[in-house]
Amino acid sequence: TTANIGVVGLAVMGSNLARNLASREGNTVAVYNRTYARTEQLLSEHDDLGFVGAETIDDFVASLSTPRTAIIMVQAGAGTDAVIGQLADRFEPGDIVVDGGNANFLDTIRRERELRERGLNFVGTGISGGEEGALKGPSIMPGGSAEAWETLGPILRSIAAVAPDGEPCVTHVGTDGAGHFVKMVHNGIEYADMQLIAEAYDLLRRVGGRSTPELVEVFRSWNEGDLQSYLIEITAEVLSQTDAATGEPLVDVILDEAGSKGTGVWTVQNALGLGIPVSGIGEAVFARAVSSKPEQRAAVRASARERPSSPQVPETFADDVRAALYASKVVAYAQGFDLIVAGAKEYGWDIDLGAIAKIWRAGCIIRARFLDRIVDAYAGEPGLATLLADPYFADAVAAGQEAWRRVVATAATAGVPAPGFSSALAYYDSLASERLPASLIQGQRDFFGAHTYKRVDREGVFHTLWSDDRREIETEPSTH
Ligand code: NBP
Repeated sequence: TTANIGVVGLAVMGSNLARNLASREGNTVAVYNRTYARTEQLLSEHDDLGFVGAETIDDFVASLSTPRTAIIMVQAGAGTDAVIGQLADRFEPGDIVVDGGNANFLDTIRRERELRERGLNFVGTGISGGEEGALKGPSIMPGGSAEAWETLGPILRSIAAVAPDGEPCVTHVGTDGAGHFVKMVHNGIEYADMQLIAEAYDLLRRVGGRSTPELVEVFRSWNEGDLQSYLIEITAEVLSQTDAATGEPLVDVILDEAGSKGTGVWTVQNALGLGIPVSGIGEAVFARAVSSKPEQRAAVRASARERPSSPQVPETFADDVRAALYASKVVAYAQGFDLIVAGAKEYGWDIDLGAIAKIWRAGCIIRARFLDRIVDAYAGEPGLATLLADPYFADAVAAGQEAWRRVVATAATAGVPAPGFSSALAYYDSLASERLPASLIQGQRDFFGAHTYKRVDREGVFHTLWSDDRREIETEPSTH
């Protein structure tokens, strides 16, 4: 038997993706896993799906029709490199190796170059949506060559999630590491989105005095409006869960130390290198880190003199929090899209921002009604300077601005941390300010390091002779 597509790595993600592929018309799927027992299990549990099971990598490669196309779903890092090596040694020019794991895009750039030198296609692809997405339809973010996309595109389109308008959630993001870069930013935005929702929950609970059952209703109602999203939906689900052992809401017995698998950190590291202020994602990564410092938390809790008492808030506080959440979310997405723009410039990718918003509308963790607005924004103005300048978002943020400020002020007064809300507001106010104190910083830099400055009133680069007679000199002649 010959298979048109193969999957290597049959842990939860790989076996679900293989089942998804095999259930689509026209696909015959070869499957291989290092430990054969996993392959046997998949074959025996799903013998109706017509899998071609391979016990060895040689059998696997022999079962694929050309151009051979294999999707790797193994542990990121060394495991992925090992499998790429095994396939590359057996594949022929024109064949396609696909890595669907959570690779670092810099590894993907390196692997693509190495395989291209051997005449092989390498496609690093982001796959979002967890286990369920892999099985029922993920959002797929492939990089790699246009040649590989010709073969792979129809296969990926057949298994991707379908957006409300019927379009499959996959697009050829760009060459080499573009897909994994965009997946990385997706995960960073996911961190920010989750942090903002968590802050909303905390403020409504600690300042608004809402009980957990009341909060379930709040989030359910928010999920009916412009905040409608998978993350808001599962927030209500998590809050509605009662712990069997104690009878308490489960959320109250879960230890409040948040973990992470590192893609948020990658996003921030790369953003720092590219000079893009993804403060929303950064605050989210830092908030998880702070939560996971129990000794410091205990020490400061013990030594903090007097905790502020919560101010009285009106019944409308929940509406204010909703507005703050929406505006902060716009900021987080604006920053994430800025990072994609900067990455594309740095690494030479041609990325269609509207197409990215489109493929995030279903299948992935950040799927949301909101993304339709981002699609519209880039359709209206592909070269938008920032999402915050799009007329729709500019109006939406302006309309919620007063509420946003009240929430940030109330959080500070009440002593409830809201790093996401407050840093998003600071970012917005920075962009909106006529003058920033960066002028003073330039003056300081010139004072201690002769770093020079520009002037508002004429061209050129200037330095003040601070330790001499404080005369100003022009260090580079003006270009005019
Ligand atoms: P794991 O990340 O747990 O990896 C287990 C798989 O890797 C098994 O098939 C294992 O084979 C194989 N493997 C390892 Br480990 N080292 C290997 C090696 N040197 N050679 C060959 N195979 C090796 O699996 P997963 O949770 O299904 O995730 C797969 C990929 O998908 C990862 O990159 C992950 O980051 C990514 N991803 C996961 C999710 C999610 O929600 N879990 C979502 C999106 C993406 P064995 O059976 O022989 O040990």
